[in-house]
Amino acid sequence: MQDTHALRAAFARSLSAMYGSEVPAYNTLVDVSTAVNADHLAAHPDTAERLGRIDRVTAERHGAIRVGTARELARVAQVFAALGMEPVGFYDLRGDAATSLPIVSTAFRPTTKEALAINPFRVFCSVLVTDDRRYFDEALQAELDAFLADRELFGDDVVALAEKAEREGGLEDAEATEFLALATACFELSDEPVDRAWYERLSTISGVAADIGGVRATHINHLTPRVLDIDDLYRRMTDRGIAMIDEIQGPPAWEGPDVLLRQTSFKALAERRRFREVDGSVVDGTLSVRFGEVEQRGIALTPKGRDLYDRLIVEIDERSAGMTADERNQVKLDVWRANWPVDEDGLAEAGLAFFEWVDGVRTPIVYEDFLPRSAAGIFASNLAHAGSRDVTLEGSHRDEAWLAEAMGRTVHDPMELYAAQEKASRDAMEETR
Ligand code: OOG
Ligand code: NI
Repeated sequence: MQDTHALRAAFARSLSAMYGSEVPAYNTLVDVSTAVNADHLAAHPDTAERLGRIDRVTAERHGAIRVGTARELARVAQVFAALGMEPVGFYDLRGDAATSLPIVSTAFRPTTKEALAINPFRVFCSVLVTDDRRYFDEALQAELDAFLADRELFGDDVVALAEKAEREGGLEDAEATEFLALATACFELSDEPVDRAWYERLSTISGVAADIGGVRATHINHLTPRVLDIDDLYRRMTDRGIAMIDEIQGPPAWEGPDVLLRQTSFKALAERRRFREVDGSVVDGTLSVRFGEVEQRGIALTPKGRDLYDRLIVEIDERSAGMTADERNQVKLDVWRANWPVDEDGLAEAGLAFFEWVDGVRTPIVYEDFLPRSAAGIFASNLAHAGSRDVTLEGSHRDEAWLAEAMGRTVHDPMELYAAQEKASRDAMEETR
C-alpha cells in the first residue's frame, strides 16, 4: 500500500524525471540549486536551516499548470486530492493593468504541518476566463468554449483511480504505479500538431490564452526548485550564460529576516512543436512557453504584515517608475530598511509574522503560498508581447466561491491555515506549563 503522502512524494519525483527529460535546462537548474544549498549550509551551519531542513528544501518543488474550463479544474483537483493536495488561496491575475492575464488561479498543496514536512509538493493552477469580455468577444468565446469542450485532459481511468486513492487514503502498489504513470502522462508535452491559425488568433489576445486554449492537451509549464540563497543562484546561472529575467521578484536581499517569497526565472526556451497549416500540411516549428523558475521562501506574514508588504510594493512602484533593474533594487532596499524590523523579535513584537514554538523555542512559520504580483511578473517577463484587451468593457465575476463551486471542494484561506498553526502551537505550549 502507498499512502497519500507516499503517492505525493512519488508523483513529484515522477514529474521531475519527466520534465527533466523534456527540458534538460531544468536539470541544470536543479544541479545548480543543489550546489547553492550545500554551499549555503556549509557557510552558515547555524542559521541555514532556520526556514526548513536541508533535505526538505533540496527535494522541494512547485509546478505550474494551466487549464481551460471549470470541468478540467474539477478533474485536476480530483487528481491532486489523491495526493493530499488541496486548493489554497484565490489569485486573480486579471487585476494588474501592466501584466493583465485572462486567468484566475489557486494552489494545490498539503495543508498540515505534518504533511508539509513529509513532502511539500505544490502546484500553481490557473484556469482561463473565457467569458471575460475584455479579452474575448461573444463569437470568440463560443469558438473557444467549443474547442475546450471537445478535449479531455484527464481521462476517466486516471480520475477513477484518483477517486479511489482519495477514498481509501492511498492505493495498492500495482494501482499506485498505474495511477502515477497516468497522472504524469497528463502533463507531458503532446506532439499532436498545433492548428497554427487558431493558436495565432489567441496569441494576439494573450500568449497564455493560446498556451491553454490553442492546443488539445495541457503540459507542465515549469517545475521550481527551492534555494536558500537566490542571489547566489542568480549569479551562478548568469555566469553559465543562461539569460535570466532582469529582476528577482518579491522582497529585496537585505540583512533582516526574509519574508514571503522571492522568485526568479530564466527565459522561456524555444521547443520543437509541429504545426498544421491552413492547407492541411504539417510542418516543424517552435514555441517558447516553458521556462525555468527558482524560489527562496521566507516567513509567513500576518494580515497586518501582508498589508505592510502590499503598501510597500505600491510605494516602490511609484518611486522606481522608469528606473533600471539595479536602480529599482536600490529603491526596494531603501524602502525595506525604512519599514521592516531588522530581526525576528521585531517581527513578532509588531505582530507582522507568524511563529510557532518548538520545544519552547519560538521559530518562524514558513510561507507556503504564492504572490499574485510575483506570479504576474514571472508570466509577463516570459511572454513575447503584452496582448490586447478592451478595458472599457466589464470583466466577468470570479472569486474563491466560484473556484470552490467549480471544484466542489473547499478553497482554504492561507491566512487561516497559518493562524491555526500558530494557535495550536501556542495552546500546546500553554498546556505544558
Ligand atoms: C504560473 C506563473 C506563476 C509562480 O511561481 O508564481 C508561478 C504559470 O506560469 O502558469 O508559477
Ligand atoms: Ni512558479
